[in-house]
Amino acid sequence: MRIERIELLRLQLPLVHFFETSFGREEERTFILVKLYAQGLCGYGEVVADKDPLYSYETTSTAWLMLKDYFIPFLFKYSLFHPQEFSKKIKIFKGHPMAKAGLELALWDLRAKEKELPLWKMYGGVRREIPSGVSIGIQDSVSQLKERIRSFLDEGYQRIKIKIKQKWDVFPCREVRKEFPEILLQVDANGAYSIKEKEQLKRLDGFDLLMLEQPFPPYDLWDHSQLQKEMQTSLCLDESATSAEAVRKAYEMGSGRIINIKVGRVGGIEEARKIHDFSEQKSIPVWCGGMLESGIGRAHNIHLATLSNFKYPHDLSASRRYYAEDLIEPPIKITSKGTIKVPGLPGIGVVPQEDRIRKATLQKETLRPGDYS
Ligand code: OSB
Ligand code: MG
Repeated sequence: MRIERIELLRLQLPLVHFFETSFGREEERTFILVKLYAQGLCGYGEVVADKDPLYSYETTSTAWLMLKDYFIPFLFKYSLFHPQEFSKKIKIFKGHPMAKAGLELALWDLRAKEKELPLWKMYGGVRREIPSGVSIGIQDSVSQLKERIRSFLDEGYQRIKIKIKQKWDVFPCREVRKEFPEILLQVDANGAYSIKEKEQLKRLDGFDLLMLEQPFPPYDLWDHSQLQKEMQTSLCLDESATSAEAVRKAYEMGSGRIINIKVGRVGGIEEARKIHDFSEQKSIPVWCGGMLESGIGRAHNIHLATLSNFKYPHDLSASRRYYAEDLIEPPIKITSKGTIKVPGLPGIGVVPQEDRIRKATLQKETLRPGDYS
C-alpha cells in the first residue's frame, strides 16, 4: 500500500491531575501524533517523547526533527510501507527510539486497517481483556496519597504503583501498607537512586511489594545486579530495558526479574516483541508500561499487552484517569473486574476524534514523497 502523505502533529493535552515523578511534576502532556494516509485509510501512531528530556534524551522537538529530516524521507525513498520491513531498515539510524516507534505504530495501524483485522490479531495475542493497574505520582502528603489510592481501588484497579524518590520512599510505603494490607503494590523510582543508597532501598523489602521498578539510572545494569543479589523484592527494569540485547545482558547479570515493556522506549513493536519472546523463553514475566499516552497510544499498548508473556497488571488505565476528554471514541474504560476490554475494530480498534485532535494541535506539517525528490 503506497503512502500518499504523512502528517505530523504536535499536541498538548491537560492532565486531569498533575503527575509527579522523581524528575518533576507535569500538568499537561506534549506529544506527537503521526498520521499516514493511503487509499482512503489513515494509520495513527503516537510518539511518546515529552517536551523535556527527563525520562530519556528524546523530546518532542528532537523526534519531530528526526522524523521530518531522516525517518520519513527514508521511508518514502525505499517505500518502507510494511511495518516489519521499516523496523528492520530504520535501525541503520542510531537512537531516537520514540520517534521510530511512533512511525512504526502508524504503519501497523494502517496495515491492520487494510487487512480489516484488529492489531491484537495481527500480533498473535491470546486474550480479549487485560488486567489494569494505575500509576500514582508523588503527592503533597501521605494522606492525599492514601485518598487517591482509595478512589482508584473503588474504581476497580487491580494494582497500585506509587512513585518514590529520596525522602518519599519508606514512609509512604509503610503508611500505605498499614492502610491497605492486601493490595498488589509496587513502587517506581525512575532511576532516582545510586548504589550508595543500597541500604535505604533494602528497607523496602518490609512492605511485600510486587516489584521495585528502576531504582538506578538507565545505563546501570551492573548496580541493579548488585542490589538484586541483596534484595528479596524483585527488581523490574524500565529505563534500562532499551532493547532485546540489553534485556539479555540484564538477564545474564541478574539485574532484575521482571521487565516493563514500552514500545516507545525500545523503538517499536518489533523490538518489543523480541523482548517479549526472549523473556518468555527465559521465564521472565513482562508487563506493559505507559507514558501517559492519549487514547491512541494507549490503544496501541492494549493490543500489545494481549501477548502471552504479559503477566502482571499494566500501567494502562481508563481515559478519564488521564484526560478530561481523550482523543478517541469510545473512551477506554475499566470493567468492574479491573480489566480493559481489547477493542475489536480493525487497527487500533478505537476512533480518533478529529475535532478534538484539532483543538489540541500546536503545530502541524504535511510531508509527501515529492517533497524529497
Ligand atoms: O516510569 O513508568 C514510568 C509516565 C511517564 C514517564 C514514565 C513513567 C510513567 C508512568 C505512567 O508511570 C504510566 C501510565 O501511563 O499510566
Ligand atoms: Mg517506570
